[in-house]
Amino acid sequence: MERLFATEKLGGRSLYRFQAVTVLVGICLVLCYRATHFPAAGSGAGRVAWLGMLAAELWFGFYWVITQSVRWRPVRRRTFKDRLAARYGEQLPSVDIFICTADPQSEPPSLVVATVLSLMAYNYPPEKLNVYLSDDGGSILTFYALWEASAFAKRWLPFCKRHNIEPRSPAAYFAELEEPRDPSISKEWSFIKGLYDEMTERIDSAVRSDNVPEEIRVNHKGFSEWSTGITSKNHQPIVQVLIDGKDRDAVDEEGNVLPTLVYMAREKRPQYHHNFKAGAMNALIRVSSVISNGPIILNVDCDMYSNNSDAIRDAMCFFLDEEMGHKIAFVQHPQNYNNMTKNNIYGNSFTVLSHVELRGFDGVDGPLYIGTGCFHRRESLCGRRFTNDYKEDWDRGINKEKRELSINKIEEKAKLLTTCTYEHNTQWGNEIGVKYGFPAEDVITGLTIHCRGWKSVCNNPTRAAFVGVGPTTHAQTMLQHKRWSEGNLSIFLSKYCPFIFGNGKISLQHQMAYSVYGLWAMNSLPTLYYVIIPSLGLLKGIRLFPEITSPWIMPYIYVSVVKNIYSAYEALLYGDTLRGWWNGQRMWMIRRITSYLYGTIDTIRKLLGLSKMRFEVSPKVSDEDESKRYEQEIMEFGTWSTVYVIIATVALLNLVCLVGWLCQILTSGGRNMPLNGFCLQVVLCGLLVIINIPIYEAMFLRKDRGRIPFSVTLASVGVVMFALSLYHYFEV
Ligand SMILES: *[C@@H]1O[C@H](CO)[C@@H](O)[C@H](O)[C@H]1NC(C)=O
Ligand SMILES: CC(=O)N[C@H]1CO[C@H](CO)[C@@H](O)[C@@H]1O
Repeated sequence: MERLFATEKLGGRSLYRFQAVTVLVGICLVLCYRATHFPAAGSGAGRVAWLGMLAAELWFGFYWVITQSVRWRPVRRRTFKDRLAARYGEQLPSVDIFICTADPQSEPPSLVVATVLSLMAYNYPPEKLNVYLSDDGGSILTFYALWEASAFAKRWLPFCKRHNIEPRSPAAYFAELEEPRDPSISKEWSFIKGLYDEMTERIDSAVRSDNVPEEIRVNHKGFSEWSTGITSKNHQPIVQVLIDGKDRDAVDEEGNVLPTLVYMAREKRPQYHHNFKAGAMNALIRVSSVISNGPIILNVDCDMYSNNSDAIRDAMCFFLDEEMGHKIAFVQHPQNYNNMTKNNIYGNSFTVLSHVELRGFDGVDGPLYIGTGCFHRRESLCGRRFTNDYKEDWDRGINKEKRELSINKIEEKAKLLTTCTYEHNTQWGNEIGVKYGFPAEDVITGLTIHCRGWKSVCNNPTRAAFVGVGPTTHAQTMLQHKRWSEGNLSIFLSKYCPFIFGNGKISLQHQMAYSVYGLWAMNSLPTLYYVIIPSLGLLKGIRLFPEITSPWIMPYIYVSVVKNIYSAYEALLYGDTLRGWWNGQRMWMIRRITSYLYGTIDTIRKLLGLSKMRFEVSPKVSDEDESKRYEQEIMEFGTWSTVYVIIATVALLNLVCLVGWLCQILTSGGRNMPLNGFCLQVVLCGLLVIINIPIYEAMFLRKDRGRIPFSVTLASVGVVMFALSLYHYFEV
């Protein structure tokens, strides 16, 4: 039988592997040099510094080997929706779509609603689609917005299908175009746009006034849940079915059935821990099991709209494939952002991550689960182990026509599944559903699913399936990476460490692939060492690299040149600019010496039972000035933060070292510091100065409000002076 999807190996692998082997030889030679050229007696500081270099290079070499796991065997998947249609027609499994939102202030309900509408408008039989919104804010504003959406959907869905438009998020669609591509529909287009704008305005004004108009509150029974003055942290369970697929009037203006639409806010009481998003996901799994019970669950973040209305059919090509489908637990899509600037000043576009690393991960038994844009098999998410004879019952979804209970009864039943105490003494959050107790609940859930024998695949269609809003400020970026690196490291250091927990359950390569992210944070200390110590060595004539006349210099040059050329090539291949790559390198260094450093320290403190450190980069409310700077690709600082002090100090220190070295050369004519011994150190220090140019600008030249505040500059000058005077008294 013809396959429903094809797997292609990415080309050029033999060249890549050859290159990797030569780099590995280079790394071994570097380590060999380090181990055999330990400085002879004399300088104590020099020997300590040498040992540190050895440790750092050992780490970088080890981490490089780990990262080969996601580059060795990348694959690309292609689906055949025509074959799916020929084989199954519209007889497709039902799908439950979960969207989680938590706070109407930071996640505006009008945007959430645009996402919901885009997901309702999939090109998929509507009676097989069920959309669930979990609102951890328990906010009447979000409920009101969803209620508005349920009415607007009756116009929007037929409009989408009639004209086959993309993307189907009204916000994204109307923002993209001034007028319709097909002028003959312009009247209808303006009408729908008018309706949409009015709806958005009603929702936004309700949010602004923090109040839902009285005449609407009395119109629908659902609003009565809020009649007793509940708060986001203390309220009863709420489940409201806004569109019921069985209902006679749950049809759009053309008489077609609408997807089921459900609002859920699980019970919250101050004395019970709610387990954040993982808790919400598990409540959604249970609530949906009594309303629709679709065998496939799609999970998206509330700001990630569907950009490709065929995405569900794509996913079904994997699950329904006769040969491999029964092994697949989930289909992960990469994250795409729609508001990245051309040169990607904060390195957030993840081109390499989604085009190279996820595909490489896919080549070794399947990518990790990243918490959004992921289709799950309900059974594997609920703890089933893979067995070869397992056969999915694709018709297990609840047939709404044959349902016996009234919708009110079902709502009551569902509410009981979302109480604070429901999970007590059960396996929820452990063996069943999304796992609790880890900041990266998605990654660990995916890992346990893989360890139960399942595979996963990565689908990266030409037209992105899901598109969201990426961080647009430095502070947001730093915070996001702190969270990610810390979350992954705490898994690595727990009993779920891929090398221990995965041992015997998943392949060694798969364990390594998980560790690429698990060990992100640990890169911080070696990097910090490498950007400080060799430069300081310049000042005192401590030589840390081979002399230029020594053959040992070759592996150093080879490894660094080849690695960087290859990483630039990877970035350019998938659409980054050269500038974008360079910016990415800067952010890579900055993230390692700040976000990852804090991530490492916090994880270790947590293991020791100490409290967390404050990672204070307050993301300011974006203002117009700031957005303008983002569009002009100027880095944003603006507030006091120790994180910025670290960045400024490292930049300044390297500048001082380079200048200090130059002065010595000029005054002594290079007598006590022969150039040929310090060539690599000077190049390293010089590169660090060049890559930090935007930091110097932000410290000394810029006048706008996004510059590095004077207090930060002052503090970093203080730290550098203190460090240098200490250093001066060192016996070298
Ligand atoms: C979303 O889809 C459109 C086509 O409708 C495509 O041009 C665009 O590149 C996609 N967006 C992203 C961020 O990939
Ligand atoms: C450059 C750019 O497109 N920025 C946009 C990113 O997304 C936010 C939220 O949608 C917009 O406000 C920005 O203008």
